[in-house]
Amino acid sequence: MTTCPKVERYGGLRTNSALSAFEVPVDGKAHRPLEHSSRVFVAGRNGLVGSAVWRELVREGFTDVIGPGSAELDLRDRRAVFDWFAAARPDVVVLAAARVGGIKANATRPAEFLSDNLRIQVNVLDAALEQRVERLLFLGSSCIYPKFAEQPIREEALLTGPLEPTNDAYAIAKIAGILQVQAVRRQYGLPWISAMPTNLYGPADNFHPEHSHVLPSLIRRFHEAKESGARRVVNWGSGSPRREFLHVDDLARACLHLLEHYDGGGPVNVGTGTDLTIRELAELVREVVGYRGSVEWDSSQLDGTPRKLLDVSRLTELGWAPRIELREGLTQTYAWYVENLGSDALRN
Ligand code: GFB
Repeated sequence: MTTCPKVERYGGLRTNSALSAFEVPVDGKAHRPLEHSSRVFVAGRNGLVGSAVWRELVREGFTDVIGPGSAELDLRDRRAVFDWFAAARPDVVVLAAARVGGIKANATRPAEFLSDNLRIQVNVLDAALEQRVERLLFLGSSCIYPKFAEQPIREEALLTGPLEPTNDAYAIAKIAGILQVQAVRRQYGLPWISAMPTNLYGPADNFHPEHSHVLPSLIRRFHEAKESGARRVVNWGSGSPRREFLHVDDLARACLHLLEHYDGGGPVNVGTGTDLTIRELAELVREVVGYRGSVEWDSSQLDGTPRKLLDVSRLTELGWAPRIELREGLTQTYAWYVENLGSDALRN
């Protein structure tokens, strides 16, 4: 007896064809485990995500983890990327390289966020295809979903409504990456996959006062205010938007889990399933840092999307769960920040 492939609807679009460009088969089967001797290329090895994935691979006993830093290989340089892949011939690729930044960086430099991310992705994915890389994980972001998506956001919400304007350029680049992974699956049958993490934090983050995401920004602002004895700190926006925060070590475990247990074309959300307001986050950071002054809000600054809580049931059904609770992760990240003040690890 033949059975129809289970079909996953992509982005809520409906067509008459059984397998249109926006629908991909999900076989639902666990993939075979990765060989610990496989050569794994972590693209973006020095970034927040890449360095966590690297640590997790080493912790799990992988013996051939490779990845040049951006000074050695500019992933926007197509020729250099193709040459590097031809020489290195990785078995597995984790594509964690991207131009990233917080709300202000995204809103003020959309041209770079679009162009750099498209070029990095297309180069790495095309070169990986040329080498017929067996397994590949592409990392996107929760900002791919519509600004007013129903909460918690399921993967099926993709392409069902307008994007949040502060990061639409970055989101469009990431959506293109998801589709490229799906196109390779359809055309070449390679078991490549995509994961969509929520807002991330942890060691090796960017703590730049203007360009970083909210959590490292707040750590730095409260720490500097405590050190200087400032009476008040001023945070951005109204404080009312809600965000979900995942420690990057939990994301790294999810990446390995997906590579070993998931083989479908649809992206998989990675998050904790709980969120809080930015005001609540600021209070938590204030407590962890030990700042005693007052906290004010500058409503002339952008709030961004009101809420983006991910539905993580697709991933939890595969047997993964986050382990690091927010206060614990924040305490550990603040300790990392203090230890690394003045070092190269704090690039900004
Ligand atoms: O983390 P964040 O920059 O990015 O800002 P998004 C989250 C919220 O925190 C916004 C507020 O409502 C900010 O107004 N906020 C308050 C601050 N104080 C600060 C501060 O000092 N710095 C920053 N950065 N925010 C990003 C996207 O959106 O999320 C990216 O721009 C990416 O594309 C990333 O997807 C995960 O959560 O709004």
